[in-house]
Amino acid sequence: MRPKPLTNAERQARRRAKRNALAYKRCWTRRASPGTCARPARATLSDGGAGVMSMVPATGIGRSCGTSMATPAVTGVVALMVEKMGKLGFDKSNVFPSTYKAFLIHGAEDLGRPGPDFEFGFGHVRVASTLKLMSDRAFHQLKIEREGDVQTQELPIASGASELKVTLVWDDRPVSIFSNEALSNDLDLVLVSPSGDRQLPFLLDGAHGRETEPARPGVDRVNVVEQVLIKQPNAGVWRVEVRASKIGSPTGGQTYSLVTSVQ
Ligand SMILES: [Ca+2]
Ligand SMILES: [Ca+2]
Repeated sequence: MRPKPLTNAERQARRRAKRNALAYKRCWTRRASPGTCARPARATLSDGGAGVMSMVPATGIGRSCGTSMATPAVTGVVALMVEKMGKLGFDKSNVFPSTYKAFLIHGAEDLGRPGPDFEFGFGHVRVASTLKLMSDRAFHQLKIEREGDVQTQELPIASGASELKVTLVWDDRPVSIFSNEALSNDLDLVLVSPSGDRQLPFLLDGAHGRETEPARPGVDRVNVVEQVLIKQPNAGVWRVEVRASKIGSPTGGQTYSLVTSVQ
């Protein structure tokens, strides 16, 4: 039986849907956070060509721009990441939340001052580079059992590499509301060069008046994300060390995720 011919209204609706799909493909692959998108260049929110589409109050689905819209944008990216994990053959139920977070941070495009900063965080989420890291299977999910334990991974680096980056993330338990400490479990990331130099992660100074200082290497006691970035790393075998500097009560160890990349 021949399909029923489309009405003019249906044809127009299909053209609009196709145009929107193409616009959103460009949006997702180039920029996902903060919650806006200005592509195509002449598109505006009023003509429906810009912004992030999401569930919204009253009308159900709509588009908007603003920092709040980073939430649905990044949520959409994570949905793609979950789908990607399945396509790569991983059991999605065994992927730690910290793994998705580590991929997002590691794949982000740095903005502003080098490394994390108080204006841009770790930068723009980038879908393409994040999914590429996943395709490269450039991650580990591990567990460290006892305070004081150190786990190491070896990372061979060929000569001519321009950048080595390692990101550590863990899903910490909430601390007691009476605690004056930021973390229940504190892990520390260190990269050890082939000659034995120890490279510490980015550390920001949140003291009043020092918020705009660039991140410097240091020991982090307040965050569940640590990242080491080495420009022009020496060739040879680098060592990635993760130390459990604190495993609070109740004990039981701490799972964590590591994402690594070499360019
Ligand atoms: Ca930055
Ligand atoms: Ca730490």
